[in-house]
Amino acid sequence: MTDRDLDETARAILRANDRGGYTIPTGGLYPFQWNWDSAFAAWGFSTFDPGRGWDELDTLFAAQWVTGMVPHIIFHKEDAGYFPGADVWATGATPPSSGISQPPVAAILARRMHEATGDTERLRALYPKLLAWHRWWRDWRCPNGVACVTHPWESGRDNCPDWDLGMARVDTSDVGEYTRRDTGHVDASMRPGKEDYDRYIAIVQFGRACGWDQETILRDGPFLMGDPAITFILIRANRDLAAIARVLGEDDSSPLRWADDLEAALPWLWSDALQAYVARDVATGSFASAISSGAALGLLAGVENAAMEARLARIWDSVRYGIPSNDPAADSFDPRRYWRGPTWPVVNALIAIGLQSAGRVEEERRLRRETAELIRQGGFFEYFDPLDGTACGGDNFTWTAAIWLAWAN
Ligand code: 2M8
Repeated sequence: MTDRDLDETARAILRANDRGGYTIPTGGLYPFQWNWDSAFAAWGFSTFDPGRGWDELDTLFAAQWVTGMVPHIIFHKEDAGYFPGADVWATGATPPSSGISQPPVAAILARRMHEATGDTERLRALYPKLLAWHRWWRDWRCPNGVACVTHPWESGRDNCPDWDLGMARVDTSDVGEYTRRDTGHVDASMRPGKEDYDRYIAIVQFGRACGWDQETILRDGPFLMGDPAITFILIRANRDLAAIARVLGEDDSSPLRWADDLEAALPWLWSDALQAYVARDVATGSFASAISSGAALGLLAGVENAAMEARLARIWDSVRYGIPSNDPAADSFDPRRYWRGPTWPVVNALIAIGLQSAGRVEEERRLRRETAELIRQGGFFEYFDPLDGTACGGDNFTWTAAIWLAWAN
């Protein structure tokens, strides 16, 4: 297949996963609208159908809560093929949605879409919603300065080693019986384990029991960890939102201040032992024991740190393809198990945005070449083994197709 054939296939995947104003990540495994998947889908659509790209973001933000939170899943239509569905979350939201958020990449990608396509009016309509979402992160997810997550699913990097410590403290004795659906769609050895799922569900049950009251969740919830990835994403997203505000002639200095405050709080995530920014448990102060791709997203935020750069260079050089989601030198590294080792084209694309901004042309080219090679060899899969390039997870995946169109090709 030539690259032009792959362009065609990628566009066909986006169209096939389109459910009318929103896309699903892939048929079967993920039958609803996911937050950051949609932002990437919008970026992909913008390369050949800009109006449809903006529509994707509009549909996502139409599900925004009055609090400003943009949920991580929007259950537009019922589908028994995924667990946990809207009935388990029981948030009472319209449209039905989950009760947690996901990495706030929308402003970063909306800015790029606008630069490529114009359409200032579409951006203007989105701006107050982006601002409200970023304010929500500031008010409800930065209890000690950095961005924290109340559920591993909120991080988007579900079972990565960052969350092991916090997850170990989640009590699962009252979870009860439930049936997973994910392992009926893809190889169970590539998915999180049963113990992980019990804990995921226990955290959801806590949110549901307190009516998704954020004060209660932050104060008494079973899981709260500082997330380097979301902190870095939010620094960049706030700076991009400030740039959007300038384009629109809006006068609000809040996003720049929020970005500076996040950056000032970064030392809290610095592990002397690992010489990197890593996840940290708010309750115990313990640091995660491995360097994940969360650390590499420091490049997206433009954070400079020589010690960390040395670690990242070693990690990247120890694999053949892309930035791995976990350090291959760590005991927890597993090259095909979801966020515990594989490389993810979407994360590579975010890192590349940072490399581009910093003028690091050679590294950006290398990351793009390695990511493109994975897709050329393996197709539009969800993620890949960083050692031998084996394609993993779901096929015909929206965000991999989008990344191909918007960046990797
Ligand atoms: C994965 O997460 C969902 C839960 O949100 C799952 O495993 O069921 C993650 O890779 C997440 O980052 C992604 O947004 C979602 C849909 O692609 O799948």
